[in-house]
Amino acid sequence: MAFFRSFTEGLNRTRQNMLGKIANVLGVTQIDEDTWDDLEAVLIQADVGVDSAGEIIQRLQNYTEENGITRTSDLQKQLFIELRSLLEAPPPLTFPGNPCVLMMVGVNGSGKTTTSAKLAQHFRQQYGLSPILAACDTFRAAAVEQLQVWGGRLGVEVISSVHGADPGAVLHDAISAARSRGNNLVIADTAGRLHTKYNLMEELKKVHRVAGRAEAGAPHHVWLVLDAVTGQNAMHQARAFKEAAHVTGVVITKLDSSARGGMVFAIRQELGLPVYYLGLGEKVEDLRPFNPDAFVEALVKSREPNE
Ligand SMILES: Nc1nc2c(ncn2[C@@H]2O[C@H](COP(=O)(O)OP(=O)(O)OP(=O)(O)O)[C@@H](O)[C@H]2O)c(=O)[nH]1
Ligand SMILES: [Mg+2]
Repeated sequence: MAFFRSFTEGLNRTRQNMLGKIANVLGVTQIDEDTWDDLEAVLIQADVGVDSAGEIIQRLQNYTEENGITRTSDLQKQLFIELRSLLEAPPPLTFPGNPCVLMMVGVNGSGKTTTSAKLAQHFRQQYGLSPILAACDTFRAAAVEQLQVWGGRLGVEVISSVHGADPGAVLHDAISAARSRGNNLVIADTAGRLHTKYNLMEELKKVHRVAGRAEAGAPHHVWLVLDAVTGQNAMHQARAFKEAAHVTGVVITKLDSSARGGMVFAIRQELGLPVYYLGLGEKVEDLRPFNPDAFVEALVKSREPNE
């Protein structure tokens, strides 16, 4: 199935990183103290998170005791069952409001603009929605043009203002425009900002408030875009954005160029935030709804001969 193949290919690096090392640890030997230490280290290196890794080890130890297992080779299947149990499918998406407002936030270069475009296309095709894009990144030179190029390519309208304009005002305009033109979804692409910069995080709160004044309940979704390449730093980013911007969900990008897909486990376990989508490339179609079964299956699937 093309969908599954592309998903599996997109996770090649993560799979090789995790599986290769797990295979080394779980060779054909007796289980001893080193097995647990080594396995925990592999999970932590793959960014599964310290807490999650500890929990998996604990559960595996219980499993081996209860089932009288002594050989490392008998652990692998149970390890993936435990990994799967750490994940949860995101709740079904709803699009309340007139229009529904989805705000994309994250640090510089994480993939907000690209993901905004991918999502516009996805929601139009898969949900029959009529999206417009709000160019709320008025800060970075050429940010508006970048979104306009996507809009032109996809045939999706982009609402924008001049360089340096107030991002809240742009979102306000986009909400009004959507309402008068019959668009039922506004995707707001915001400027990249470091989670440690107080003023920039305050600005995000302001954009949030302005959206709520333009449309009750907006933004209905605030998605944090996390670059998988950043690994554990992503957790610090997520905590800061969650607090400042009331993040409701996560999109993890660049899984195709990262071996650190393990952060998917940590996001769910340590932050309680649902992961909605995964970015697996730079093209508009390189976006996958997050599905825990497919994710773990893609991680454990043995390598194709031609890989
Ligand atoms: N390989 C890969 N590249 C991606 C993915 N998503 C985005 N990119 C690339 O990452 C780079 C940054 O993407 P943008 O969408 O501009 O990121 P941004 O968060 O909007 O960046 P700023 O607006 O500067 O904060 C671009 O070169 C994208 O093509 C992905 O899933 N996989
Ligand atoms: Mg951008």
